[in-house]
Amino acid sequence: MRHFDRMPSVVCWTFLALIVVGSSAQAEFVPRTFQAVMATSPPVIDGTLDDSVWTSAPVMNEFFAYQSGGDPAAAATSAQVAWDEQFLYLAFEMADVDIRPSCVIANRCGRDAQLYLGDVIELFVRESRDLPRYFEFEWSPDQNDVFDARFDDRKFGPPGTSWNTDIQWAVHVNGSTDDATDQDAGWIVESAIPLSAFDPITVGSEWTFTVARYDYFNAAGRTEQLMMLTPGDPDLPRAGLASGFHTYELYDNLKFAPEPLNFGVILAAMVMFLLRRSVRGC
Ligand SMILES: [Ca+2]
Ligand SMILES: [Ca+2]
Ligand SMILES: [Ca+2]
Repeated sequence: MRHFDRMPSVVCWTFLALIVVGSSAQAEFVPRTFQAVMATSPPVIDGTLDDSVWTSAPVMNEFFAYQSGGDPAAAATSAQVAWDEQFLYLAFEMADVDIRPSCVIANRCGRDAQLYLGDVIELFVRESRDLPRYFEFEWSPDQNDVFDARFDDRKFGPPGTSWNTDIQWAVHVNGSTDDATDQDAGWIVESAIPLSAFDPITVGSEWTFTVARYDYFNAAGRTEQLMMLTPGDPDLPRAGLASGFHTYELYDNLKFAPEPLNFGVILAAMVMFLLRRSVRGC
């Protein structure tokens, strides 16, 4: 009898233990899905974002302070991605009160230099969550600098920076890159990366990716701030971003979408259809 008398408390404690175990387990990561729209006409890679594709491509502008788990980034940043049969197109806009390229402040200049020692915008793409390899691209406010690399594992496995693609890019600076005393507004990057660099993609294909940024400035107490499209998990040390920008397990999805619907064309077609019907009816 005494055994059965204790049953409710045993069940109760077991139930409580399950709750504790369940609440302490890491929440399963659920990636978000962002879209790369198909460009009906390719943008001109000139650092000016007045091309038609940039009016239809979704804007990703919610960036987070690095390893914060979700605190908003200190400087405004936006990213857009588009594609066609030939290229992956990128547009980035960075608000920046003090534009400082690595070539100016760290003497790191040119192809595959350590551009992160100055202001930089970075794109990481991984073609599949099942493939170990991934790609890193960096652009600086200095038009002469670009970084492209392919890592066949996260320990920076070769080919690394020796991997080059025929990347096109253009930078527009709204401010000065060599004067820390004035007030700058920001900088823009427009780029095209040949899709021949990657495994073939079609409408509906998905990659994983993130966008990250270093922003150097002269404010007292700090000289740089890092930010990322990936918020990370606030309940984990370093927000779960233990491998920094290279923590590809927490990258979001990038879905290759078809051309956006052109409502002007649809409306014109409907008007023509109705006109023809009315003419036939006369
Ligand atoms: Ca353009
Ligand atoms: Ca390279
Ligand atoms: Ca800066």
